[in-house]
Amino acid sequence: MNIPLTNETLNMMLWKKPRAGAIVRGGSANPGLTGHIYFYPVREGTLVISEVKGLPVKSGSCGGGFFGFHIHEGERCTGDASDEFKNAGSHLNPGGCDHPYHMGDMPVLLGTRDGSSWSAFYTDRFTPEEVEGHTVIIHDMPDDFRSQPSGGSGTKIACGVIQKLNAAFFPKDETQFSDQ
Ligand SMILES: [Cu+2]
Ligand SMILES: [Zn+2]
Repeated sequence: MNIPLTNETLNMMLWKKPRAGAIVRGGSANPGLTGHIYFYPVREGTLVISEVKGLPVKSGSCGGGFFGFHIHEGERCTGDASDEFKNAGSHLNPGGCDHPYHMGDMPVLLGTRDGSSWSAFYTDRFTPEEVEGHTVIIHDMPDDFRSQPSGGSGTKIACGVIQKLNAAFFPKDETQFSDQ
């Protein structure tokens, strides 16, 4: 039987637990930025669900922006004065591809006018297991999906390490994440 992907992903969100997850936290410029990213195994790939708040917003009536969103190859959300999340490294790219064909390239986040964002998408570029231990990064600018090597998406403003979640995990239960 061929179950539509919509049914599969809805079923996964309602009844199954994510295999892996990351808590992202903003850097010094965005201390209120926090989010949860969930990775569910679906078919040959992953359902990625992202819930973020505290994104930077433009003042006035034209608020809400797009934010570059990638999995980076590094395993730590640390850095130096030039780049707070420098050790997250480059986009995860075991295949040696150009941007935007990296394993870690993902759709941009769409921010609301109050600086939150929710999204869900399916990708077959990676399984949850393949991204465990790596980092998920949010940038201050949208990815242009052209510029090399990383889409011109600007500064890294938030970072989280992707961790395998145990069977007791349920979305919003932060106790299943170790402190980063
Ligand atoms: Cu990035
Ligand atoms: Zn890339």
